[in-house]
Amino acid sequence: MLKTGAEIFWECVVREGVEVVFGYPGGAIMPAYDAMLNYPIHHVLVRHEQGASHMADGYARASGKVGMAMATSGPGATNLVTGIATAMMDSVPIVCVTGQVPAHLIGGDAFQESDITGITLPITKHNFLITSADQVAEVVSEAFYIAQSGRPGPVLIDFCKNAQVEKAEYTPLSEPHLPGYHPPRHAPAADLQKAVDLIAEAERPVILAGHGVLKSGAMDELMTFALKTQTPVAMTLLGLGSFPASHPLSLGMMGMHGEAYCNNAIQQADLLLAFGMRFDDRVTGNLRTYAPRARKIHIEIDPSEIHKNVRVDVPLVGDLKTVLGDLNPLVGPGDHEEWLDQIAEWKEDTVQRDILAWPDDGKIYASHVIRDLWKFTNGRAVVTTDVGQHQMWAAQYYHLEQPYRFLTSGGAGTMGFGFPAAIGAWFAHKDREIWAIVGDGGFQMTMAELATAKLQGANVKIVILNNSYLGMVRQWQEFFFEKRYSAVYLDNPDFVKLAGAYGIPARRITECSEIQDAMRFAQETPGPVLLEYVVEMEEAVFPMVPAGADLDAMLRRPIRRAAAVAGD
Ligand SMILES: Cc1ncc(C[n+]2csc(CCOP(=O)(O)OP(=O)(O)O)c2C)c(N)n1
Repeated sequence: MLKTGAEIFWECVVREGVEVVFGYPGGAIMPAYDAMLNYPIHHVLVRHEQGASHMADGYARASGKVGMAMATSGPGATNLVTGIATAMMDSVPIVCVTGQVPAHLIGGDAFQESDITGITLPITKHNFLITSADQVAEVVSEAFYIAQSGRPGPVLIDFCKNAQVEKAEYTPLSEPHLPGYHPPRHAPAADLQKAVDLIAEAERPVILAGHGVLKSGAMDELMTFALKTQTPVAMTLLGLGSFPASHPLSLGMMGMHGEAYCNNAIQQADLLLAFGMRFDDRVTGNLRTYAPRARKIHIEIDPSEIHKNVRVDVPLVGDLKTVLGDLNPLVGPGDHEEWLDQIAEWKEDTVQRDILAWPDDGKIYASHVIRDLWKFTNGRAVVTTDVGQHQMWAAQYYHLEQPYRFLTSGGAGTMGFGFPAAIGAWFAHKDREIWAIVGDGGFQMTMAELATAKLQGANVKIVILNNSYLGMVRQWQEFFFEKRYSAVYLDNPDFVKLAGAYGIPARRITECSEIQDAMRFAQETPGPVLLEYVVEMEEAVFPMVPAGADLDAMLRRPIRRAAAVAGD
């Protein structure tokens, strides 16, 4: 059947199961936008293309499906770049489609021409340039397959205007044919046996659970392994939710802002079991002194991650769910009582330093607000964050019992991610509570999407933790630059009035007694609601491993007692 390239494109996209596309039109993508009207696609008109890529990302993280963003050529395409880089660093499957000038004009500096395939080459899993209509069906099917298979990631399709308009024969394709691309599933049996031997010998094992657990859906297999071998589970920032926070074997988050008992356990371990994680520098600290006594088993789908940062004893390259499924029947039951007792002792010290043990001094601390939100939502909401101090407090105090509930930019650390990602997550789960926890700095980077949230009726609750600073940078200046504050003070707009201009109900909270009342107001009010918490300006995130320092050289959270409060 003869169809235009734009029609073939939407035929294929609908066949991939896409229902919602986040985007912004312009000249080079107009034929595709025109054809879209004839297909069952809900298009979300954003206010800046960065918002579209973050919404597609939030949708993908929350749903496990591929998120889709669309923009025009030139500035439209380059505005997507931060969101693409964010998705790449965190292995999130999104497909971004950009209009491109007609094929015969490429290379001639045509109006709104930019070499977006060149620009995004290092920040996409793969990208395509469509120059004629007969390429469309194959490209779309390959793009979706590549985005979600193996180690997921963003794929970009640059779609020349002539290819959208021209006609070509369309026959639906089944599986894409990609001869050089075979994501591994099972690890070799001989390697599994080596791992089994190391596990049997270990006295102080620790599991390092990363984003790969969630990506591969290996939560049950992780639980089976941990219980059978009695191995405690430390999680990366993106691994949070892969193992229930309240489980006795949970060590919470590892790394720069991980709890001391977790980092101590890693440093004292004799075996590390890295499951779908990549030994990021925020996790390891100084590599020369990282887990010096531990042998290491690394289960990972991407072979390029093996030995990249940390040399391991047994690499198992394959899909984590599959490999753990193979491994679990082979490992013997473990008994590490002494080791678990030792960790419990370290944990006791942390409990004393926890904010739950702080006396009430009438001040609003950002960490208190997050703890209260956790209590208020029974830990069951989908929480997105921006980047900075509030992100780390959210990771520490919004204890997750379930997977796919914590959406945050870990690898790229992209300010401006949290709010649009929450809108994307709402499209994935309209039945769930969605809370965006953002800093006053990061929120201002993508707050134009207030219009999108309002017009779409997105039931997203925004919590701005307003400390009038670029808090995390301020903290580093306090600790490492002798408190010489440079370009971190924020003279903020009136966020409540701002929300009002968009027709969004809002409240400013300045008293502790109002913290939860405001949350109730937000919960009971349909659609987007903005809560601005005016919090202590100079609170610091503890513990903290200074960048590049030894993992156990932590700056600890001070113990706060009632008597000490007066001088606090
Ligand atoms: C796009 C972008 N620009 C700059 C940074 C560097 N950076 C990391 S945290 C931070 C401060 C964030 O401030 P705010 O959003 O107010 O959150 P807070 O740390 O106060 O919770 C900055 C500037 C970044 N991560 N992303």
